[in-house]
Amino acid sequence: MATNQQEFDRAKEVLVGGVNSAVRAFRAIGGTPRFIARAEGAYMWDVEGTRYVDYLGSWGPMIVGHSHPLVLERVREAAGRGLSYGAPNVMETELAEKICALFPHVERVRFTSSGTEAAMSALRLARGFTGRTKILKFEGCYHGTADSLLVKAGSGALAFGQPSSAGVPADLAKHTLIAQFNDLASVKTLFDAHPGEIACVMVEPAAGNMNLILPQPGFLEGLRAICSADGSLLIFDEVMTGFRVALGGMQQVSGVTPDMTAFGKVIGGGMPVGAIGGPGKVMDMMAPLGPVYQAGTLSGNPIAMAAGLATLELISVPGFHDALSARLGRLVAGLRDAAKEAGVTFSAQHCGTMAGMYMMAAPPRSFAEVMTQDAERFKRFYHRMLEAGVYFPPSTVEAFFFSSAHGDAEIDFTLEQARKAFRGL
Ligand code: HOZ
Repeated sequence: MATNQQEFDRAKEVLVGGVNSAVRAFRAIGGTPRFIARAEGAYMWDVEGTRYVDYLGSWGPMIVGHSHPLVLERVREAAGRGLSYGAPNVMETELAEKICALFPHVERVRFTSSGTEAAMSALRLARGFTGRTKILKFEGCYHGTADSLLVKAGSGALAFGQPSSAGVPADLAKHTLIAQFNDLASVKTLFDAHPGEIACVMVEPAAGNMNLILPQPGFLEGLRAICSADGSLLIFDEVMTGFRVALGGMQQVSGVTPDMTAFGKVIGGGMPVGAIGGPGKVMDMMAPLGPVYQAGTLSGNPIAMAAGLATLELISVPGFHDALSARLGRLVAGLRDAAKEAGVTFSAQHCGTMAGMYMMAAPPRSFAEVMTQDAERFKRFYHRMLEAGVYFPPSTVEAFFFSSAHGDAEIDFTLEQARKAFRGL
């Protein structure tokens, strides 16, 4: 049996950094990435046979846990009818109908194969619709890896000190304006400097890629008002928060309606999916109806649609999110208590079924605040938990995820390990 280290050394020979997505290489926290052999329910097992309670959840999609019987059954059925058609299938319509029903401003949907593609396409559509070039995003918010969006980004880009990626032409990056999350004045300043020039404001309505940062009261409402006054489109990136903080995402929680929404993760149930949705007058600017081109060989893939439909069916049961949120609340409170007992400066919070923990006294409200965490202490905590069989996202700037497969046993085990890990930290 090969060890994780042996598999990592082998991978590094042929995969860049041994991984296919930078943050998985563990460079932000050091140590050896675990090579996962299988996952079921709330657990993952690595190639050495070690079991972990999984709070990564594949970075968000696994809201009903891994290998849920219904999702697997639907995927198997769909696979039996062919893996990809490159032609319309009815499941695309069914999933789009569900999204339209849950997100009132969405009249039309376009599926993609990833959240990155969704955000990238939303940007192009906003530029095509408004005829404007500039876009506005927030420092530390991450919307995948489209060039225009890898400016002062979050997630792995931030964890590795490359928030503004090399390879993005300065001529393009100059059109990306950067404001501060939860700071409406910084947004107003940019709109005042560029009236009628900003195609869209793209925002994670609850930021999940600079750890979890919740919008302060009035922030999203303020963005809505500024965009409406200027004729700029407000785009919510709900790739992480959609179907997760509530069935109807952060727009349901906040009551603020964007002009367009980017989706991903949960709507694919663990298969590669993204989508954009919005009103017909915006969405119909896209090919084949309009001049904004967008396409993809595997878009609307039948297996992905089947996994997404099964997942939405499971999470649409009344009370699903409330029950999960209450259970996650117990975990989060327990982590805070464990840290307090050990005298460790720590805070944690959750929003629906996603959560953040911070090596700082209170949950951060801004990019600047989240960057003041004690990163060395987080690394020590992280590795103690991992050694004990609890897998959190390997970075100080990522949210963590909960699922309906996480029950009292998993929470109790996690808290028991946390009490030990905080001691003498
Ligand atoms: N975008 C993810 C973090 N917010 C990382 C994706 C991955 O490594 O799988």
